[in-house]
Amino acid sequence: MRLGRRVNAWLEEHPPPGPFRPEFWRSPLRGPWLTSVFGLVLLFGITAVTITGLVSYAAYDPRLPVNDPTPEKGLLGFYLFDWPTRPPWLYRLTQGMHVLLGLTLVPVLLAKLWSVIPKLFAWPPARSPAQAVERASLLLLVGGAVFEFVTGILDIQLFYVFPFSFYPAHLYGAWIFLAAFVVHVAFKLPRMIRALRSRSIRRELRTGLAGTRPEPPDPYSLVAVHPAAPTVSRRGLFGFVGGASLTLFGLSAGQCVDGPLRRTALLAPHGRDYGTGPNDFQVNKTAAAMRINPARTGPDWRLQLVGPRRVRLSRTDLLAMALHTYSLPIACVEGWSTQQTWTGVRLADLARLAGATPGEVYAFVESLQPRGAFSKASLSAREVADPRSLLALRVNGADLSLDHGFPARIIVPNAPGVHNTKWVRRLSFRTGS
Ligand SMILES: Nc1nc2c(c(=O)[nH]1)N[C@H]1C(S)=C(S)[C@@H](COP(=O)(O)O)O[C@H]1N2
Ligand SMILES: [Mo]
Repeated sequence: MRLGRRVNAWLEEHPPPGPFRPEFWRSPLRGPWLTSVFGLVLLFGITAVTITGLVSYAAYDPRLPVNDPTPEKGLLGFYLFDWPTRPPWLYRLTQGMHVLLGLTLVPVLLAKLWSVIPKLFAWPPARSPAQAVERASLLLLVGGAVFEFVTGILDIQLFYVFPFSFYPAHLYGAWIFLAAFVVHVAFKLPRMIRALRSRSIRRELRTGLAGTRPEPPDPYSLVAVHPAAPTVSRRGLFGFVGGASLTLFGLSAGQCVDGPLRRTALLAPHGRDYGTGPNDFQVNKTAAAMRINPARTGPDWRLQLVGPRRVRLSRTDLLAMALHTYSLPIACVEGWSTQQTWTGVRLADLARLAGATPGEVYAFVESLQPRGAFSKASLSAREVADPRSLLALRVNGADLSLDHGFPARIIVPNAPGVHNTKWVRRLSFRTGS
């Protein structure tokens, strides 16, 4: 113990140069109040992103086969529930929020990290074992936050550069981050509230550069010991961060709505138009990219139904069955969504045709796509039984285009887009899960 204290005393007297010395940090804006303002925004914002993220995991129906590739997921699914099929727009809303809010919070997260960066270089590295543990937990907090934001953004940009699979990594990362976040909030909340009370945000928003003064010296060493003269007011900083957030929001939000506003989503990789006429709406993966052989989608295509009975149906057979039309959204896990009018055969009718009882069976869906994460999916018993769940053959009054899943695709109300399998080849109705 005593040796440790002497080592620390020696370390304290011999800080490495540069950022390890408190005089290095000179911004007059840093301080507990400023950090707490960003912290407050993140407290609410990140909580909403986390909840919608966990909701998205439930929407995947990860307990059914193939829907969840996460190894050793056991405990993380403790809260899973049977995802509803109504209201049909719920997933569109929660997942749009997850992605949009995540993007909007990026500048706030960066500002918050900037405001506390002197702490990263705190010297000596740890005054006590307790402080060593606290600093290690911050590694999980900051590392976790950066990891979740970076993997999320790379994924929605369809830029899969990381050497691991997005889905389990983002899920595990979320739980590690969440644990560190809860501990962090529990420890810092009283300090944050105290700091927020130390200044009025209204007054700060009325204060220009000339009136900008550093916060009083603090025990947490956020306030600069030798502050430089301000070059921007706190109001200016909030304007910059808020403006950046609004810009990200404004250039992305359009991907969640239909109509002319969609063209304003300049940052969305799916913002472009695809297809023509009634099929002119977003294509997530084209038939060519997914190596769909057009020859296999021609007149020889047959839908295979597997249940107590096996049935093979041509597209003409399907078109001769009872057809139903519903206006339902596609809500992609990557945040974009669009509502279209689909016509097709009820999955429940197909289950009956295969000798199964809707409500008692889930469906295992396979596509013509040779391989890949989206080539198969499972739909829950509730989804199969919902009268609006379709094997769609037409959209907006026209035949499906090849890119939208011709000859037939799944459309299920309130399901994540990825479960709306295109180019369906076989539907197996099975009991259990
Ligand atoms: N076979 C197959 N089905 C698929 C996909 C795919 O890559 N292959 N993409 C899924 C995803 S992620 C979404 S969001 C929707 C998008 O449908 P769209 O391309 O018709 O807009 O299709 C789903 N169905
Ligand atoms: Mo998707």
